[in-house]
Amino acid sequence: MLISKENFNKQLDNKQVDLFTLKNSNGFTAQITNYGARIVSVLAKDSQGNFDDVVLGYNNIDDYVNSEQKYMGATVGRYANRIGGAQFSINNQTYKVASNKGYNHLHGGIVGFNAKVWDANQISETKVELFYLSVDGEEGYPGNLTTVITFEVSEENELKISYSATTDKATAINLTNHSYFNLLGEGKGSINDHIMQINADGITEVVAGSIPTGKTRPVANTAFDFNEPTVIGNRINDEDDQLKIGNGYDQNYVINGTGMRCAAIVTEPITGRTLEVITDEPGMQFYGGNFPDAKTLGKRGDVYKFRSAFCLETQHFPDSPNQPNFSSTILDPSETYKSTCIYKFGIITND
Ligand code: G6D
Repeated sequence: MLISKENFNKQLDNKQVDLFTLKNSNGFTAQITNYGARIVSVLAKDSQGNFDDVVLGYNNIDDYVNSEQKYMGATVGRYANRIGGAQFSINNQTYKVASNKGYNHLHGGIVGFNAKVWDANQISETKVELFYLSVDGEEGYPGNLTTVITFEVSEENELKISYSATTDKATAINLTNHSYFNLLGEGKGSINDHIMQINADGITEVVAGSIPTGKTRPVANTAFDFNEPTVIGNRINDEDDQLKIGNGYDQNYVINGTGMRCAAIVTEPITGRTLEVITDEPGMQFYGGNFPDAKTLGKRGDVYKFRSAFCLETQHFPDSPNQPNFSSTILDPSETYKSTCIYKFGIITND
């Protein structure tokens, strides 16, 4: 299941693409490529001690470059999720960014952080650091933005992603990781029997195009309430305008609490695998993989079908630069952007 570095040995944009393997002492392994600062694979144990790869993706660089699924495992930025009307203003200066999702801006534009070759330095067997300078005006964003991301595996089977960024001019930033998980194993079927728990009493209500209204909609007594562990597919066909807009689950949750705290826990009953998401971000997008059956075959030659993966993208809220009552995503030259997401893998215990 380990993917060979050779499959990623390519020059893109005059930069060397590479694949880095991070492994702890009990075999938990993550592979990271500097193309899009992406998670390529995560080998996690099931309750019988069998490892399997639980993230969708490809076993070579060309498939990542050519796939219609552009965000598999990728770092998304400068601004993850949507910016309504593909523009925002800072200090009375309006910035136009790409309308690459209808009239709106999605995931950093035409050539976002997912499609950039990052500089990289593997620090140890368990840690790699990636760097990218997004120059002033790239994809319409102001400021020379220097971003550093570390991916690190711990002895507790955590994959910790730490983001840091600085700018020389006020700009909008909202970074996330867009891994598509399947705790059965990538390519092994629907995620609708996974059990989801999300620590949130509300979602940011959206209109068509998934642009926030600025209101938080309580999840109580709706298909979005995952405060108690609930099978993902149980209510997915409920009558709900937010489900219709997302063609399933594709909403930003307003995570309860502040600071580093548990945002979600996913359990897969057949394998016994669990995934806990811990973050300091105010929001998390739960995307239930509502994509059409994929054309580009996965790592093991499988067709990645509709709802065969889930994404839990920690983030600030979508369209925050245009939503005065959302917490700010404007980074000033005097500040350092910081964000952390921990994907912690485990197995169901009977305690
Ligand atoms: C769709 O609405 C969803 C996004 O949330 C997701 O990130 C993208 O597909 C890959 O546009």
